[in-house]
Amino acid sequence: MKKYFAESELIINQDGSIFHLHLKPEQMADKIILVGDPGRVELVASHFDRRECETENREFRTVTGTFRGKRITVQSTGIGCDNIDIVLNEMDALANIDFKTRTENEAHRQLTFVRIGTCGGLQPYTPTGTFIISEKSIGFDGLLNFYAGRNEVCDLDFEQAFTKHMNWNRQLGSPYVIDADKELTERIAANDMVRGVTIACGGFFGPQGRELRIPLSDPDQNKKIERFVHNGHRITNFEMESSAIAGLARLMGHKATTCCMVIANRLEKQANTGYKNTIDNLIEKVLERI
Ligand code: R1P
Ligand code: URA
Repeated sequence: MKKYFAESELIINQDGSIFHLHLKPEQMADKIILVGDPGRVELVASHFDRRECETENREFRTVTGTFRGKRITVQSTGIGCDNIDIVLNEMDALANIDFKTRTENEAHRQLTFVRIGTCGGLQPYTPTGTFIISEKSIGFDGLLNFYAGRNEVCDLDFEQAFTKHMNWNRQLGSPYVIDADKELTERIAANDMVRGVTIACGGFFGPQGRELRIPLSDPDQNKKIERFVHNGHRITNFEMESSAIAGLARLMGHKATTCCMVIANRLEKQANTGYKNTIDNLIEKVLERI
């Protein structure tokens, strides 16, 4: 018996579009670029040779079009892994669930996700302007822990080494470590991106060790993170979405990776807010390689 997805579990709008994204199954390409900022959707779509459709709801803006003949959807996610839960589940449903019968399609349709984001650099070799691709992500957000199969897809050895090194406070939840898709990561990284390990945080301030008026529970967190080495891997950057993207994509049978431009170097205590032109270089590289 095929599993039936009830109206409350898979919410479909009256016009046949999915609840949050307002997108219909036929409007989504197999190649998907995810960006946090809805304004960045236009920056990506400005490279398209043709636009097929555009939708918008809340922080979720979508354009599907073609780049040199390749059909691509660019989708904004807003900030955080909670939003990624919505975007990945709704996009997977658009690809793999029949909206008429509310049952799973016979054939699996595999999607390719590349996130283009901004991040904070944590090493001397990741100054502002560096493009970092996440070979692995460490999720401080906890999202993947709610899904069965989490232990089968995560790097448990890395998790153990990291939590031991950090003297991890269990009140913070369980960090999960997940690999990006290797083939996709290599293809996108080519020879001009730093390959690294990214921590995806459930916040921009405290979870990333930024202290404004309220003291932090572990003031040494970032120093310990910067020193951590496991099997030759060092932690390179902080952002807020890569772990849930890599984790959910793996559980759903899709390909995913994340590349980010460093806009703040936490060691040098420098930030660059005028990054629109530089991130356009990253966008062009991803559009060519996806
Ligand atoms: C925080 O400023 C936001 O910027 C980064 C973080 O992951 C977070 O979403 O990515 P985006 O520039 O893609 O939003
Ligand atoms: N995005 C983040 O999440 N952190 C930074 O430091 C910069 C961008």
